Parts: sequence; structure tokens; C-alpha cells
Amino acid sequence: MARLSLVTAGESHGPLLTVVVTGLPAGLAIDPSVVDGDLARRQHGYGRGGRMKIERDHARFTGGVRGGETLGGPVAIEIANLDHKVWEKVMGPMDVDAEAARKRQLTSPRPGHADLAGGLKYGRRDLRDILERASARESASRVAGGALCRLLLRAVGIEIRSGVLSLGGISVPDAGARSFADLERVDETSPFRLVDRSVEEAMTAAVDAAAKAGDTLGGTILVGARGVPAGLGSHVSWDAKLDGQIARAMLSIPAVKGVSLGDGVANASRPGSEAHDPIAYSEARGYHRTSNRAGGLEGGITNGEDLLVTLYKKPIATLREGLPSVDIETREPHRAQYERSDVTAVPACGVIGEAMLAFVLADALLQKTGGDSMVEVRRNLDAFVEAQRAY
Ligand code: EPS
Repeated sequence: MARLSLVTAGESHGPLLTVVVTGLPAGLAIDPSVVDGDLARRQHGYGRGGRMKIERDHARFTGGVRGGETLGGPVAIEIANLDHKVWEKVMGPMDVDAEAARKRQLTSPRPGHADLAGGLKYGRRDLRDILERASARESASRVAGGALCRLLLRAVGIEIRSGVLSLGGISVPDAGARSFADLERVDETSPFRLVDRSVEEAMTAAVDAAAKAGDTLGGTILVGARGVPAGLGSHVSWDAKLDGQIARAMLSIPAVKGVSLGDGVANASRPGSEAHDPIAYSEARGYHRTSNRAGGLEGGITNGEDLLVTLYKKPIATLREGLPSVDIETREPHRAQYERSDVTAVPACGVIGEAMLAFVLADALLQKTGGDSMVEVRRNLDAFVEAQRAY
């Protein structure tokens, strides 16, 4: 049974975004600069659109925290949408100006976005009603909620990082064989958050060319965790398997369409003799592996090695010229409507991936340790790790 929940609310151009995280223990120290730092990292990256120049994402705590410590109840955060000022007449929660809303009405859905499928499902004639919630703006609230989980994990020695492996078909050298150490080398202030900056120039040129052509670019990102104890997740039932939970969380990120755990994708074309990780034992390290092709997960359980997850993100579906579509008012062919967007959000996707991994890992950790307070969480985790040493 899940211990944590993370619920977000809010539209891209509505008044604000909200995130509520339930199940966090009492006594977790909240460093607001970590939360705002992650929000800023999500806004960063070469190839972002005009919206990122407008917003200054900041987490305003409105529940569950007192004097910088969690109290054990739901933690609520709001993030203002500064752009709402110019959208008030279109996106007012109670009052909308009919003429202003008509001007921003979306009737030619974008192939690759939720517009048409969402319109058919929810019966909305203005596809803006779908776009506003499907927008990747929502990921800001997840990043804020994920940052709370990052703080919990950090308090017990678990670190999460990410870095870009490829963008627009340009890959860092040797993108297949990567480790957590590569993620530690990522310069957070660099334009692409690459694990190897040698391809930065070529990538900049690719993004500039795509921007000029009105096109968009996808890519691949490595997300990892270090310090994860063995024994999180479980093999006993399909929905307790942590690999499945991680994949689900990652595939919920806008435009992420593939996930590889460790060498998961590469292993499909290797013989078994070259796909697994030999088991070794030493006094200093206990049971450990001499390679990490499994990416830290076996049978749905963490094995104590670094967690490594690769995300495959498709290009953003909003193109300047609009892909072939149909106007739902006339049912005639019509190019998809353009809505301000990014050329690429691959560097930001890694930050969202970190948030999702933090949430899944924090949940698995708390399921293992239980505990209403951080004191209990630490005590129970220490006892669990101690028992493994004696095993
Ligand atoms: C985004 C906010 C959005 C888009 C983008 C990412 O804001 P706006 O629509 O006002 O420009 O820039 O959204 C998408 C790429 C998407 O596909 O929805 C954000 O906060 O990350």
C-alpha cells in the first residue's frame, strides 16, 4: 500500500498551481531554497520558450509545515502563474469574458498532444479546456512536491541527479555506458545539463536550426539515485515491483514515451552471459555487484547498487506551422493551431524525472520503515541496514 500521495491542481494560465503531498513524517526539515532551487532548475535550459522568461517559480507553503519542519499532515504548496495577469479574462475560474475566450479558443487539435483525445473524452468544444491541464506547466507542481521527497531522501543519505545524454539525435560519446559518477559531473548552470559537454556546440546549432525551421526536438536523459539501501520494493506482487512503479512515474512525464532501467533496452540484444551483474562479497562492502547493468533493480527490488533510469522524450507536439489536423467546428482539414511553446525541454525533463524518482523512492522507503516521525524513520532504517550487514 502506498504511503505517500502527490496531487496537483491548476491550469497552465490559471491563477496558480497547487501541490499537496500526504504521508510525509513529522520533523522533516524543509529547506525552501532546495524547493525553489529545483523549480529554477526546471525553468532552465537552452531552447525554452517565452513563458520561462515570464515566470519566477517560487514555492509558497500553505499547510503542513511550521517553523521549517513538517508536522505530519498534508503539505500544501502553491506556485503563482505570473502569466495569469494577461489571461484573466480567458482563464478566470468563475468569470470568463466570452469575446476574449473566443479569440483564444482552440479548435484545431495538435497531433501528439492531448487536445483531440481529451476533447472527445470530456466533451469540451473549446480544446483549451484540455490544453490548459495537459500543458507541461503542471510539471512545476510535481517538481515542488518531488523536492519535499528529495529532502526526505537526503536526510537518510540518498542523492538523486540527472543529466542529458542526447538531444535532437546528437548524443554524448558512449551514451550507452553511463553511471552515477557521470551525473555528478553535470554542470547545473550549463545550457543543456549534459553528462559530457563536448557536444554542446553541436547541440546549440541543432536547437537554433530547429527554432529557425519552427520545429521541435526530443532526446534522452539519465536519472539516477545513489545511497539507496537494498530491499525497497518487492517481488511478491506485480504492483509492488519498484521497477514498474518507476517506469509508470517516468512515463507520466509529458512527452516521455520510453523508459529503460539500467541497460534494459541494450540487454534485449545481448546474450544472458553479458546481460547480468556478478555477485561478490567483501567485508567492507558486503554483498555487491562488479557491474550495474540492472540499474540497481532486480525482481522489482533495489539491490543496493545505484539506480539508473534512462528516459526517452519525444519532440514537443506544438510546431509553429502546425501539423496536418482537422478543425472540429468545420470538420475540414486545418493546420493545428500554434500555441507558444519550447523548441525543446529535454534539460528540464531531467529535473522532472528527478522529482518523480524522488517520490517513488520516498514512498518505497517509508513503506519499508514506517514511522510517523523522522526519528522513527531513521531508527527503523538503521535497524534494517544493520540486519542486512549481519545477513
Ligand atoms: C511550460 C509552460 C507552457 C509551455 C510549455 C512548458 O507555457 P505556455 O503555454 O504559456 O508557453 O511553454 O508547455 C509545453 C511544452 C507543452 O507541451 O504543454 C512549462 O512551464 O514548462
